[in-house]
Amino acid sequence: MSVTTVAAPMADTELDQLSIDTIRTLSIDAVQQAKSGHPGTPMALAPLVYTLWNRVMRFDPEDPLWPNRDRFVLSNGHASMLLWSVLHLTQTRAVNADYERLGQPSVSLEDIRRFRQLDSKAPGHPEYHWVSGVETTTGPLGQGVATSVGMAIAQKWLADRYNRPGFAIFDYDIYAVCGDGCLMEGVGAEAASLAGHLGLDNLCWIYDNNHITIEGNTSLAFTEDVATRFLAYGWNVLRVGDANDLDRIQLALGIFRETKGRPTFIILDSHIGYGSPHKHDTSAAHGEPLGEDEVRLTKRSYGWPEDQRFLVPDGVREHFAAGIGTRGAAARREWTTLFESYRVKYPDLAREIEQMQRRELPAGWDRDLPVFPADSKGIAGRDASGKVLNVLAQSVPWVLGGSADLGPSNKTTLTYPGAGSFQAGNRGGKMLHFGIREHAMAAIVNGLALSKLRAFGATFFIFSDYARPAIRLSTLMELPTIFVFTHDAMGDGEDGPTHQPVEHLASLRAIPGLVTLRPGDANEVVEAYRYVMQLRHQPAALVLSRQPLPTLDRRVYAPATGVARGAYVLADPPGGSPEVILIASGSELSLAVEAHEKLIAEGTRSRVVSMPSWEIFEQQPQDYRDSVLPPAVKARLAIEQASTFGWERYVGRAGHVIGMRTFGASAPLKALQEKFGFKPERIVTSARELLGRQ
Ligand SMILES: Cc1ncc(C[n+]2csc(CCOP(=O)(O)OP(=O)(O)O)c2C)c(N)n1
Ligand SMILES: [Mg+2]
Repeated sequence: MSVTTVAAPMADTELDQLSIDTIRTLSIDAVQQAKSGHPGTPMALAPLVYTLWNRVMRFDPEDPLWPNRDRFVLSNGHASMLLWSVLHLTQTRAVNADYERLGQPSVSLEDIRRFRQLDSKAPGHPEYHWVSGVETTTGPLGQGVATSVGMAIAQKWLADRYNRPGFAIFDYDIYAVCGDGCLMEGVGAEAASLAGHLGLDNLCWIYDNNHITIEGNTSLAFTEDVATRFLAYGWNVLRVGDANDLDRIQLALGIFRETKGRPTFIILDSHIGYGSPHKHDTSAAHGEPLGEDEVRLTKRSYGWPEDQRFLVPDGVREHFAAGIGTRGAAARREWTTLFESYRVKYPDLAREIEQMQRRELPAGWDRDLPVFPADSKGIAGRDASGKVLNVLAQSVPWVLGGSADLGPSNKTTLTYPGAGSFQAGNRGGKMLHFGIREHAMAAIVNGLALSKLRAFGATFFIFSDYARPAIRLSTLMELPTIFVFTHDAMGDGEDGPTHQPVEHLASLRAIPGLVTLRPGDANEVVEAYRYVMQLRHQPAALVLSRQPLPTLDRRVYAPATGVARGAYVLADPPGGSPEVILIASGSELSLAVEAHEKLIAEGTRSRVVSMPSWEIFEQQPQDYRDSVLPPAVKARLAIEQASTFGWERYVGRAGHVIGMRTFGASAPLKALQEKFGFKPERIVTSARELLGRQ
C-alpha cells in the first residue's frame, strides 16, 4: 500500500513571507551573478513592493498598457531588481512599440540571471520602452518622483475631461517609491512643492527612510526634518515605523486612497541590506554584491536554502496570480465592459481616448494653422508660436502645457475662451503653471507624455540648462514631448550674457534623438509645429526668437514646407549653380537673405539654405542632402547667433562660420549685432573672401 503524503496548504502569511524572500533572494543572486548592482535596497523594500503590488495596485499583468492601471514609479532606480523581480513574479506580459501584446513574459527568469547584461530585459536601471511594465525611466535620482507629478496631473485632467456620471473611465492612482537621494535632489523638492499646491490626492510617494546613501549615514549631509518639510508643502504625511510590517504598510496605503485634497507621503523606516549579518544598515549594502559568503549567511537568516540560486519556490507565482493577477484581471474586465457602454453613449469621447492612446491626431488637426503674409517688419518667433499653440490646443483636445512662470514672455499663454488654468479647483484647465521650476517642469512634461497627453513646457532658452536632465530622459524614453524655448540668442540684448544662450543649441543637438528646430520666420514656425505634432516617439525643442523677424515673401523664396526636410534651398542665383552657399537658421536667416540679394546684385552666384534642424536634415536621403549642399561647392558660410561648435560638418574645412566664440554682452540688440558681426555686410564680405574676391 502506498501512502500519499499531502503537504498542509501554506497559510497566506507564509506565502507572503515566501514571496517577499523570493524578491530578496532573486535580487541578491542577480547582483552577485552580475558582479554589479544594488542589493541592499531591494532586500529592505521587498515587503513594501510586495504589499503594494499584490494587495493594493490595480494592474493587470496580462496588459501592462491598460489605460486605467495604477502607475508604479521606482524613483530610486538603482533598486531595479525590485521591479524585475515583481514583473517576473506577477508574470507581466510584454508589449511591442505598436502597443500589441506579445504573449511572452516582460522579464523572464533568464533575463534576471542575465541582470545588467547586453539585451537582457533586466537592465541596470528601469528603462521605459525597453521593458514592458516600466512606467518611466529612472536612475538619475529625483526624476521619477518629479515625473510622477506629471502622471498625477494627467490623471486628474483625463478624469475631468472623460469621466461621466457612472463612468469612471480614469480613476487610477500613482505610486512612487523614493530614497534619500530623490529627496535631496532639487527636482524632487520642486515637484513636491507643486504637487502639494495642486492638491494631487491621487499621488502617493513612499520614502525609503534608511538613513543611508553611498558615502555613509545621512548624518553626513541630510539632517533636515523631511516630515515637516512635506507637511509644509501641504502633503498628508504618514509614518510606518517598520518596513517589514505588511499590515501597517497596507493600512497607510489605504489611508492614502481615502485622503482627499492632498498628496500622501509615507515615511517608511527601513534597514538597507535587511537580513545580511554584516552589511545590514551599512552603505556597503547599497551598491555592490554581498559576496558569496555573505549571500549564504543572508539566505540562512531568511531560512532560505543556502545553495539555491534564482529560486522561485512553488506557490509564489501562484500567490501573485491569486493576488494582483486576479484583482487586476477583474478590474480590467470591468473597465473594458464599462468602456464598451461608454463608447455607445459617448462615441466621440471614446474615439478621442483611443486616438490619444495610439498617439494619433484627430482629423483636421492642422486645418486652422495660420499662414503669415509677407511682411518686412514681421513677427517674433515666440508670437507666431503663441498663435499656433492656441490653434493646436483647440484642435487637439489633449494638447496642453505651460511655462515656468514666463508665459507672457514665452507667449505660451492659452488665450482662447475656456482654456483655463489647471488648478486644484479646475482640473480641466489646459494651461499649466509650473512656477519657477524648470527642471520639474520638464520631468512633469515627461509624466504627461507618458500618460499619452501631448504636452509642452516653456522657458527662456538659456534656462534649458535647468531642464536638461529631464529633456535627456525624454529622448531616452522616446516621448513626443514639446519644449518651447524663446529668447533664443541675443534678442534680449540688455539682459546681458547671463540671459544670452551661446552653447545651448550645440548642447541640445548633441542629445541623440532630440529634434531641435530653430525656425527662421513665422511660416517656418508653423511648419515646425506641423512637423513636431506628427512625431510619435521623439521629443522636440523649438528655439524661437524674442524679436520680430521679417516674414519672407514665399512667392519669391521657396515655401516654408521645406522645414519638414530640416534644411532646404530658400533662394538661388538665376538658373541655379551656386558658387557660394549661405546657411542660416532663426534670426540669421533674414540677414542671409539680405546678404544674398546684395551678392546677386554684384554678380556673385549665392544660394541661401535655411537650416532650422540638423537632425531632420540628417534623416534625409543622401541625394537630397547633396542637392541642398552640393559637394562640389566648397565656399560655404554658416551664420548662426550661437556657438560655432559643430558647424564644421556643414561648412567643411574650406568654409567659415559667423557665430559666437565668447559670451554675449549687455547692450541693445543692434549694438550686439554690430559688435559680434551679425550684419548682412559682414556676410557679404565673408562670402567674397571665401571666393577669393575682395
Ligand atoms: C542625480 C544623481 N546623482 C547621483 C547618482 C548616483 N547615486 C546612485 S544611488 C546614490 C545614493 C542614493 O541614496 P538613497 O537614495 O538613499 O538610496 P539607498 O542607498 O538608500 O537605496 C547615488 C548618489 C544618481 N543616480 N543620480
Ligand atoms: Mg537611503
